Amino acid sequence: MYDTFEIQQRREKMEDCLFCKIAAGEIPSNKLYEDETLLAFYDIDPQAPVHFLVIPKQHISSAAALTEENAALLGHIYAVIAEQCRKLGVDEKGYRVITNVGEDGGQSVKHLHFHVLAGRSLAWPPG
Ligand code: IU
Repeated sequence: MYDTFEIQQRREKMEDCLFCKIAAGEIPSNKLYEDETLLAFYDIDPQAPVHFLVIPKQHISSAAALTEENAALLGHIYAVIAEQCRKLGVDEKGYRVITNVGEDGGQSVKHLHFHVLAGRSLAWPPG
């Protein structure tokens, strides 16, 4: 017997997921925006003058675990990012949205999160 994808996701959530705890308010964060489905908070180790993370409250391990069922959630995440960037006044000069996936992608926290970086000219390609 092997776990279904859904059981595997729930099992991961039951383990120590830092971002699940932040999403639930069990660990404090410097919040920028919150609603029923997602949370945006400032990164503790900012890599640009503006650096915040957007996470779904639902545990999804990474972008590699997304399915068509998450389409509305993803649309909402990008709409919130655009709105927050407008509010922070970084929309005109631009910003970068990144999600790291897996070891080679540089993902250290195994809960889907979108980095939003702004406030300086960002180099390309990234390291
Ligand atoms: P990564 O793409 O998985 O490497 O990004 C994880 C980010 O989460 C990274 O930029 C950390 O600085 C950030 N972070 C945080 O904001 N708060 C925390 O308590 C921890 C990590 I642990």
